[in-house]
Amino acid sequence: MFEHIPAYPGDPILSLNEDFQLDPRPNKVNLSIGIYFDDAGKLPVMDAVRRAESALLDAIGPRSYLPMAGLPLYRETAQSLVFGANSEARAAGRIATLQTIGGSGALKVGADFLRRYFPASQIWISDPSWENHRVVFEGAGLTVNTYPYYDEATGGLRFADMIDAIGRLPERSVVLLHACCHNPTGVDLSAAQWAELVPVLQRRQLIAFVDMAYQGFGAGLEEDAACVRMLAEADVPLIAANSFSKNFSLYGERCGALSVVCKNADEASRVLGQLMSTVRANYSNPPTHGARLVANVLSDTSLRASWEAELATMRERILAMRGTIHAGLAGRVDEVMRARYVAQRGMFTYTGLTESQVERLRNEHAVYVLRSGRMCVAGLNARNADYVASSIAAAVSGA
Ligand code: KET
Repeated sequence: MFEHIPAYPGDPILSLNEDFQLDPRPNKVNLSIGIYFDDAGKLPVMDAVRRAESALLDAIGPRSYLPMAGLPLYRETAQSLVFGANSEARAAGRIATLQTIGGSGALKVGADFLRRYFPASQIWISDPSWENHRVVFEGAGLTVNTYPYYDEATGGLRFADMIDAIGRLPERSVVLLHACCHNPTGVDLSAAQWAELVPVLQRRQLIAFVDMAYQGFGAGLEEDAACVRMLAEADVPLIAANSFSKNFSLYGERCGALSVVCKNADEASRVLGQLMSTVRANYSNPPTHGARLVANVLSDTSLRASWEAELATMRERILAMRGTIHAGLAGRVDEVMRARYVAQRGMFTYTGLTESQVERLRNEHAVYVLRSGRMCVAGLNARNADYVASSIAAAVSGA
């Protein structure tokens, strides 16, 4: 019966990460998947999360089904974190926010919603984008196109081309934008560039779908969300997916949220209802544990302060590692390639390594980066950075 089922070719990120786990070489370095490791190379349990978890275990209580839209305190705190505590749209009750299975689940629920209520609309993602964007949106039945984004020659942004392409999209098209820490390039729009993009989205009557998986890893929690707030204030039709996988180091708990900014509270309640119907049709309702942790940390003054401070430390450690690898590559790769490590921001740098150099890095040095050349700089630490730099130098020179 199942003879005709073809083999799954694997996922460019998750399958590589699984290969890494099986690699027996003791000197192996995982710079593939977007996971933050601490300076000891360990996946951290954040102190605020640990404290919230201890408190939760003491008061574990019953575990009924959550509502289809998720835990109310989680929805409230997530919305506040994304849109700002004093957001006008929030005060007006015109943002529909629901708990999702990670940021990926938010994208999928949003994609299903678009497919159902905007059946003629297509989506445009950056070139390049997170590989799974195309997979999720095509999986939901949308046609996925790209707009110019990354400039390979400079390691920067093709902003004029991007604006020009978006300015020519059909009305009601969907434009997927990364709020901060663009994946895979580490190249973001400046505040001035966002301000230039907003009127283009308005004029063309486009829907902005913002994916924010790295809030707090760019410039800071508020700074990284500034574009979302700018879009909401300008009344651009806005859908926002956010994830707590990275900024809470809670990857396996699958905590995310989807928000749709509406004209008024009545519209928001209808939109929320339709998002709930999507959830019911897919997995009925979301899980409890991670949502309780996130909601309890975000709503408790002391836990929240601890979380924010630890997140800042993580952000600063990534920056320091960017400096270390940049210094380690001095004289070993050309300056344009080397500059990217410090010019680009967030968890990733688009190294410009070719596929064969990436293969050599993995086969000969046990250093894993994605086939596209994307490196997760959050996997560097004081012990492996020199080794990674010399491995890159060897892979590039062919030595
Ligand atoms: N959006 C972006 C831009 C993103 O990089 C990820 C994860 C997600 C959404 C998914 O978030 P989650 O809450 O885990 O569902 N990216 C890393 C892991 C992955 O590919 O799944 C990565 O790019 O390595």
